[in-house]
Amino acid sequence: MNIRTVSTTPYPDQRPGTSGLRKKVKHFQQPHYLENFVQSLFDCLKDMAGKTLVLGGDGRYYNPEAIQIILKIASANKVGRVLVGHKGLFSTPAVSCIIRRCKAFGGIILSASHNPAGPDGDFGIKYNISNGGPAPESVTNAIYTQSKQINRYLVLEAEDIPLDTLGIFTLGEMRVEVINPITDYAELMEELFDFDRIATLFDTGVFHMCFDAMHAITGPYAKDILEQRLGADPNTVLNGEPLPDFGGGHPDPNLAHAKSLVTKMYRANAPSFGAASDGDGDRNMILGKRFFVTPSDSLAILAANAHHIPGYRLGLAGIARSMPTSQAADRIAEALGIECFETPTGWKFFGNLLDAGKATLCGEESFGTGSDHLREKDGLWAVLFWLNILAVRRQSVKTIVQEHWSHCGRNFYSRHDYEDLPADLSQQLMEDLRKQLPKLKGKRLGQREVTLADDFSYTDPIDHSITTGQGIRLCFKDSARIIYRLSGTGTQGATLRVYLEAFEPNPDRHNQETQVALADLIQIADHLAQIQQRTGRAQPSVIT
Ligand code: VG1
Ligand code: CO
Repeated sequence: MNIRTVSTTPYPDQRPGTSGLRKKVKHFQQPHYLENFVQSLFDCLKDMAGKTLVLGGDGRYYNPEAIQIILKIASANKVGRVLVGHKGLFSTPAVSCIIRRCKAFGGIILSASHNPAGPDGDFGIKYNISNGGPAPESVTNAIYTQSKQINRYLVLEAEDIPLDTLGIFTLGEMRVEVINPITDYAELMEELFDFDRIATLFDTGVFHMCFDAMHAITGPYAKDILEQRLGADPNTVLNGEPLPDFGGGHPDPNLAHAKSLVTKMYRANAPSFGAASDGDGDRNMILGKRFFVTPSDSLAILAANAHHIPGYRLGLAGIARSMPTSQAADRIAEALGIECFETPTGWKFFGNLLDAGKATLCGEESFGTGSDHLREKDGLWAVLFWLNILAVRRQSVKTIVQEHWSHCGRNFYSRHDYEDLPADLSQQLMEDLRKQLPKLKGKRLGQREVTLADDFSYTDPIDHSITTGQGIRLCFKDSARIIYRLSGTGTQGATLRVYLEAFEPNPDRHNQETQVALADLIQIADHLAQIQQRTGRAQPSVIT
């Protein structure tokens, strides 16, 4: 057995963002770039020797090569066993599921989620801890610190593992098991949801659904679960073949990017239910016949209907939402008499609440929903939750949402993204906003009165860690909000996200167009931050 010590020099830019380290593929392909990060990770995981690691990715370009590199570094660092997905594939929620089921020490996920792939696209790497969830900031900060002082990495000289073959292999003293990435995950879904009842819904012959896998990781999962186990039509899954460049698309499940699904769902003979997931399978978009459900509303509606679902019949401990996510969740939590937590953006902040049994459902406005069944957001889980509700209630998606609004009121909600801005310009914009904060409280902006203006910071209720600078928020007396944040997942320039929310209790006004209902807030947001003037952009790049 030949373990080589390779000397290296640090890269200064290996700080993980909202969800792992994300860079252009070409950036990752620089000499020793991936190796440095992986060795820094192992250097920080002192108790890893002899333990089990889960490894897989969303199938994007560079996934197979990266897996072979990581396996050899893992072996040289004395990892005991690695569970790798067949062909190197694993959705993010499936990795979380396997870590928990097999009591693994942790997992490495290769993904840049919804960012485009291919040789000129993005790549990413993320570490999940033994609860199955994204490493907390204490761990990611330690990896970053180590990456700035690394001077060598260890690697086993060996042949590649044949990832196309299921089975057990050895790599030095390490055992490598190439496993089916779907089975455990699908079994967990069968435990949570009433598959027989959903199958009966498909059997009626009048209910049809369409799922857009966007040529990313969820294709094989959706075919197995929806078409095979639940008996949906054989053509239910669109774009079901995972491709290294995601077919040239942008696998972000929203109205702007999931074009083939949206076209299908808005034509005259549209299916009853439509859904899509993202590159690594943790996001979801829910559509009814010519009807779009915002992710924030979806979270609230799942909570309101959880008693219909076997896995949640005993009730919810609480709900957690990221700060920019709409307050629709707070309203249903209040109605149910349970607590609602507000965390910074990114799933890593839900881990402690879930582990402590304080929250059962979690959600983000960015098309992410999940629960305590694992420690990641979970795209197909959300789709199955909706299917189970539809199978019980036998109403349309639109009716279910409108009824929800008539009980709880409607939180009109939209996010405006300005992508690829110069970094210094966007930082200055945020800095200037921050300076305005002290004078804003109590001020009237248009028709609305500001009751809170701050830069969001969070104290974790479990480990008391403090996270600051999580977005500038303006809350108004009538529950409306404007939030400004810079993205932590981009790989090119900076992305400014402006989140807009207005509450409307009156059902007669629930059918307004969202951008119309939010028009005055959009104007206030622009005026305050001088977005158009500073960026020279007349409109956002993407509106969701
Ligand atoms: C975005 C979303 C955030 C999400 C993160 C990772 O982060 O806003 O809600 O948790 O992506 O999701 P940011 O920093 O760009 O706003 V995924 O599906 O990329 O793992
Ligand atoms: Co994702």
